[in-house]
Amino acid sequence: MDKNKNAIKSLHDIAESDMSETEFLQAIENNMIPLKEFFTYYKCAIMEIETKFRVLNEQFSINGESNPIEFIQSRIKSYGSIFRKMTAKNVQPSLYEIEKNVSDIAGIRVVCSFVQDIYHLADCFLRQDDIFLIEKKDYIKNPKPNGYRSLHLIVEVPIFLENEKRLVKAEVQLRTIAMDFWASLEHKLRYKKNLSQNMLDMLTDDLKKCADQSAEWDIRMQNIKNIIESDQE
Ligand code: 0O2
Repeated sequence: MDKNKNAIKSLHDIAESDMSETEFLQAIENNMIPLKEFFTYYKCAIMEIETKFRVLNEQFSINGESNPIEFIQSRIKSYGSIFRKMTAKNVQPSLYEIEKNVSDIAGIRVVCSFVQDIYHLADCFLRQDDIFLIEKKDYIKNPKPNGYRSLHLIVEVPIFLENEKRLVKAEVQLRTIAMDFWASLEHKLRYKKNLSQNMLDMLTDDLKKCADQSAEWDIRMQNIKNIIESDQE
C-alpha cells in the first residue's frame, strides 16, 4: 500500500485537523505528516540566531575587546522530548498545539566565560529590531532550588522563505562555562534511573553545593577580570 496515499499535504491541514495522540504518532510513523517542513522552520531559526551571536562576537573583537563567546551549541528538540512536554501540559500533540506550547523546539545555547558578557550579549541581541522577546527567565539572578543557573530568552525571529515570512519561536540559553559544566552533570543525574533514594539525595545535595561554589567563582573571576581591565586603561 502506498504509505503516502493519505498524506496530509500541508501544516495547515494538521492545524485544522483534530487527531488523537495515537493517530498523530501513527501518521508520523507512516510519513504522512510533513514533519520535515515543520522542523526545517526551526532549523532556519537556529541559523538566524546563531549568526546574530557570531556577528556580535566578531564585532567585539574589532572593538579590541576579547571575544565574549566561548562556544555555541544548538539542537532541535527530539520528538520524544516534545511529546513528554505535551503530555506533562496535558495538551493534544497536534503540530498546531506543539507550535503554540513548546517554546524550545529550536534551542540555542551560548556559553561565555564571564557573567557580565552574558547580560551584555543578551541586551545587544534583544535590541535588534527583528527579535521579539516573548519571555525572559533569569535563573542567574534567581537560581532554581537545585542550583541551576542560566539566562533564558524565549524569542520569535523571522525566517524568510520562498513566498512568505514566518515568525518562529526559539529558546536561547546563555550561561558561563561553569554553569554549563554543572548543568551537563546535573542533566546526567536526572536521567539516572537505578540510584537508591539515599544516593540520589546525597548527589543532589552535593550538586547544589557545587552550583553555589561555582557561582561564587564566577563572581570572583569577573572581579579579577574587571580589575585587570581597569588597570589597562
Ligand atoms: P532539554 O533536554 O534541554 O530539551 P517550559 O519550557 O517553559 O515549558 P520549563 O521546563 O519550566 O518549561 O522551562 P525552563 O525552566 O526554561 O527550562 C527549559 C530548559 O532549560 C530545559 O529543557 C533544560 O535544557 C534547561 N533546564 C532548566 N532547568 C534545568 C535544571 O534544573 N537542570 C538542567 N540541567 N537543565 C535545566 P528540557 O526540555 O528540560 O530539556
